Amino acid sequence: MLDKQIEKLIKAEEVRQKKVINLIPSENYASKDVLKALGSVFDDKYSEGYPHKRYYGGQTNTDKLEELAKARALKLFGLSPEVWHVNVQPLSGAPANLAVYLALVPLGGDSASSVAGKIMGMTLTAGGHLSHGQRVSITGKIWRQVPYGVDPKTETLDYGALKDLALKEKPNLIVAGFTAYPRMIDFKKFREIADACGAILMVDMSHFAGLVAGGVYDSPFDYADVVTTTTHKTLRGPRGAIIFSRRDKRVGEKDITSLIDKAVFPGLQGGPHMSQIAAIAVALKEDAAPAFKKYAAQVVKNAKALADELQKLGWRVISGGTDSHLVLVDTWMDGKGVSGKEAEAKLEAAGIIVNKNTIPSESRSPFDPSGIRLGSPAETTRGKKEKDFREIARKIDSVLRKR
Ligand code: DSN
Repeated sequence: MLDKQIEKLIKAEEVRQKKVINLIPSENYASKDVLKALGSVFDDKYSEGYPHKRYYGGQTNTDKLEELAKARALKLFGLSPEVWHVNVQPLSGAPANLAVYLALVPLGGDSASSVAGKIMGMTLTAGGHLSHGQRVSITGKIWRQVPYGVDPKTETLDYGALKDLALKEKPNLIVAGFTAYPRMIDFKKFREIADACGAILMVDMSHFAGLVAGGVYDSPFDYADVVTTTTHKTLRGPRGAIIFSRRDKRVGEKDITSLIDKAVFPGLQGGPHMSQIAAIAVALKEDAAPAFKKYAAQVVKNAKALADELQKLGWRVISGGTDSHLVLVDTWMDGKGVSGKEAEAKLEAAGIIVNKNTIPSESRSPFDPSGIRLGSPAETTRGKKEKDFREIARKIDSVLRKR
């Protein structure tokens, strides 16, 4: 590179990434081919609009590219193009979720409704995402959040309580899918709850999409109206997002697929990042290969081994374990352990990268919460197995344990 300053930083980041143990559950390592597509000449092209309906000329290759990416997305999850529509243009997860709400939840003060609609989403402390209607996000400023958490005893979803809340609050849209919930989600129960109150069911599978693709986590597609996902977490692609929507679902007179397409462009975005779409397409093909199924299964085995070993060493694992790639640990343990912030710093000094995280029934602040969130996707990509994750658990224990 001619720009030596940036080249130096890229090299330094390469070295940093290589020498640490990365347990951030939302990070992963994309293949060389994904990175090559991301850095390709598609980055130079403007393609506002959708295939064969663009606002610029010169779209021979971009149209083929976007159609291929869409076809690969549907194929990966075994979806019929007659039933499901797909949009591969969202720049990332939060904008994808925002586009869905913009399309389907009344803004208030317009012809659809005089008041803003309601989004039922999990609270941040229980494991929800900012874009699920939290007050600090635009999604909680435009729309009204109906917050839900987990059962304080089991630290898992209480579907009976969710149904009562939905019947009382009548949200327009319910979000299932979280950033710090380690357990399997019962999508059938969410469907029943959405039907009982007349809400749209959106599943945000950003965290576990790769596990669904690999057949080791239940698929939401039999039950959801809309499914959103980022492409850079367990799917191991570039940063980006995809929105799937059912062709037969309508809001009033309009089908949700065209409402969502219009919300993405021109509602929220301008030109799609075509190089990102090229890289997404590469990742989706990689994810359909048999080796990826093995990878996804190993991700779950590794997370289970990590949770099990930490528990054996005396740490409190939220909900008693995991069904996915993610382990949430109460490091504070009523003052007997260390806070999440201290744990994150101590572990980083020892070469283990994690993020501090709130836990259900959090008693501390989000800036220095009671726990840490761990995940197995990145280190599984590097070839680690259960015994390695048990070893990592012992290292975590030796760094955090008060002697
Ligand atoms: N930042 C992502 C995560 O870590 O879960 C969600 O956007």
